[in-house]
Amino acid sequence: MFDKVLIANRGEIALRVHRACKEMGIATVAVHSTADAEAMHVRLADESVCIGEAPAASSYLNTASLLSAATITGADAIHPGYGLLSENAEFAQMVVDHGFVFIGPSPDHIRMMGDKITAKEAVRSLGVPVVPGSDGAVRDEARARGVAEEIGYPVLIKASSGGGGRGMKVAASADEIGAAFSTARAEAKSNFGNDEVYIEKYLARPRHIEIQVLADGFGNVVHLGDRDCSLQRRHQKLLEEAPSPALNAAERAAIGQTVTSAIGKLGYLGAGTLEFLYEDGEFYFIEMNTRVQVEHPVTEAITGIDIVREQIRIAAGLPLGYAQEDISLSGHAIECRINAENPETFVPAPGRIGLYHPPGGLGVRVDSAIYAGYTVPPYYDSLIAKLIVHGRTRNEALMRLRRALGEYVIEGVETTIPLHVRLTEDPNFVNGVYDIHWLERFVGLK
Ligand code: MV4
Repeated sequence: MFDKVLIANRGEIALRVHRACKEMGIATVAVHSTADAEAMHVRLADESVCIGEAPAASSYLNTASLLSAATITGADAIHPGYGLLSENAEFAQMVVDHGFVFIGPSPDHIRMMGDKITAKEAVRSLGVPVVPGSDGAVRDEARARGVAEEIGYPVLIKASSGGGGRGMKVAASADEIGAAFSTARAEAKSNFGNDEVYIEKYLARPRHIEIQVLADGFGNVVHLGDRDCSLQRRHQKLLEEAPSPALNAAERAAIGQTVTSAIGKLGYLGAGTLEFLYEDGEFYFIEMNTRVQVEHPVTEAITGIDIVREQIRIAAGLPLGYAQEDISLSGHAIECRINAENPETFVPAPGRIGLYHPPGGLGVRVDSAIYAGYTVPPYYDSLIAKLIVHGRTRNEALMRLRRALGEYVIEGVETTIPLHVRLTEDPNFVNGVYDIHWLERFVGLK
């Protein structure tokens, strides 16, 4: 096992990785920008290194500084968290080339899944259902038109380097395909420096359901069930739950088996998530994430498995401690992302936290790196806390969520807590009746 891990991240996820390390007897190295000198992830770590100025490009994305910090502190491995460099294949390769272990999959698997066309082709060839479409890049308008006629309108043109909703264009009919195709290509070129696009049938009202997997270096692969991440606004998730209220046990078991079989054949290593659109009882793969995700705690709540601990064990060359039959899904969990933002306009609201009192009690978990007197800096993501509740049933989790939100005191900055309170009172949310477009209508109403 590693003696020392450098955590190449900040905020609540840096703290989350630190906690897993401490429980495994591993020393931690925090890195921070000049704006984060007083941050909790720095205070709790065994050692810390300042790696640059406040903008992430000068610090948390500065690969030379990160590798120097790992060298001078004698770290064995680097955990990238989520966001930042977590899905950067070149960084993963640099980490390995400098003699450190990258706590994540191989650079080749990161690269494969980073390109949405190769990702889709890889899992499709291994039996995972995908959205009907072009099966590869579409290089000219005539071909785009041909594919669209074949699969039927509406269609969606996506950038192969895209993901997270950037660089997508819908064409509702043949009249729109020419403009959609050229706009999608131009936006892909300017956003990602790559104008490669592909085409899919546009699904009008799907849910967004993802499957968490863990794979070790001995051919063992397990899935940890599903999460429903449909409640998003402009591709930013607000609330996630596990299991999805839309699936029955048979559907869950079937998709889980399909996914574990494919991941095993790929030789993938570590934690990963396969994202699906789910509509009319069918799953359609769209993308794979090769990192630990923001919403991983809902899966931890219903499985009892520490996903970050497993990432570290797998990277250290240890086998998974359990097989699929050892894993059972127990109860229901919901996570609210609490952002320092105006709850109606979503304008970021950095500033100094005054009084701070997080909720507690049975079935309540708060993952956060803020504290009374802490100043939320304006340079980074506005996520300041995650409230995760677990109950024996979805209703118990919902009652507990309302109770916990009512206890949460964060003074000094605006937060999205009032929006979460309103959400937990809405009959559609309470009944689990929502799709990927529902939340935008809900917040638009007011
Ligand atoms: C789609 C889709 C409908 N049909 N693909 C948006 C993010 C990107 N990762 C994939 N996305 C979508 N792909 C087909 N064929 C609708 C979306 C989509 C979406 C997906 C998941 C969660 C929220 C979303 C919001 C708008 C659009």
